Amino acid sequence: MKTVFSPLHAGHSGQMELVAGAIVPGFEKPSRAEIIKARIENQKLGEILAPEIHDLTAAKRVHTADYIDFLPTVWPQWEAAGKTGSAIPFAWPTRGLRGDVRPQTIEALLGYYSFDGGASFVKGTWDAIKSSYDVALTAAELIKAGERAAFALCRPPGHHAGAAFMGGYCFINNAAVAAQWFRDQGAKRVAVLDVDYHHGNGTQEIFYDRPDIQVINLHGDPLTEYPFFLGHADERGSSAGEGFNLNYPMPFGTSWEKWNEALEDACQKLAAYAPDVVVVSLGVDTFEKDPISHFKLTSADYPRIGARIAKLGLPTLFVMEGGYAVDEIGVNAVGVLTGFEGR
Ligand code: 6XA
Ligand code: ZN
Repeated sequence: MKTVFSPLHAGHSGQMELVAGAIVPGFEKPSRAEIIKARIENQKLGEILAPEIHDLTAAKRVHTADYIDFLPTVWPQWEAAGKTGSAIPFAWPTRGLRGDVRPQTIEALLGYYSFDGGASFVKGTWDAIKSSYDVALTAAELIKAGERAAFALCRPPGHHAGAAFMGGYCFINNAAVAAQWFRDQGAKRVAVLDVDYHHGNGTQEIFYDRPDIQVINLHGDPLTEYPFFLGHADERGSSAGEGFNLNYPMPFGTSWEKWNEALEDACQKLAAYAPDVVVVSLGVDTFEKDPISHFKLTSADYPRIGARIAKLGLPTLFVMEGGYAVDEIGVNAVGVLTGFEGR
């Protein structure tokens, strides 16, 4: 399987986040992607290609144009306002406030275009976001050109980003961009299978009223797990999209047996939908040693995930999402891909 990777991800580095009341270095750090890349080389998964450069048309098919146009301006605006640390949102137009009036300063705009303080900017962040988007589209193009599968080694990740907001380390929703791109290239139906530990709220929101893109999520129950405010089992899609969104929330401590039951059910529903292509939002933060998560999958489980997805017999684009146990992130992420290849 071919991988698409860009070194520009590394400029998104040194960003800070709030954990248990302290500002600490972000878990979503450059070594994640570098360790996965090294494991791909070590396992001889296949060629590693640089992305083609794309304009932002495909991003604006799933995000609002004003949101996408805002992203490259964040750091220049932040610097122009005399600020030097990470640009972290801190005020949001929640219930009772005006979310319909676009504010004018960078601090306010950061809150206007986010749902939490988890997606922050440093100097190299926009170039990394753009490279991650290019990586996803280039890998999607490989599938269109006839590859059975491809791996988009995206960083930053994307599945929390909605039509007009960032959050949870995510800015552009790479998996959603790719899914819509496949539709625009002639695929009749596309399925997005999100196996990251966290609910892909952004992907769900973007496609919620759509019957042509099935969205399936396996994740920590939002009653107790981030992103808390979406991802319940009764969210099944709206209007024409009714029945095309499927959520499998699971409790803290879930291990392979229960998780695999959900995967099996999800794969059966996916197969029944009969899409032309599958986009897998591949997070490995379901791992037992993940520092921010609470599932109990082991390294031996990841090849099994890949093998089950391969059994669907469909063109498959893997898009990297979360996973923060960096020592094992290469083994686990590439384990899914080698499992897919039957080795
Ligand atoms: C916020 C946790 C962000 C989770 C990001 C993630 N403290 N999403 O891995 O899949
Ligand atoms: Zn995650």
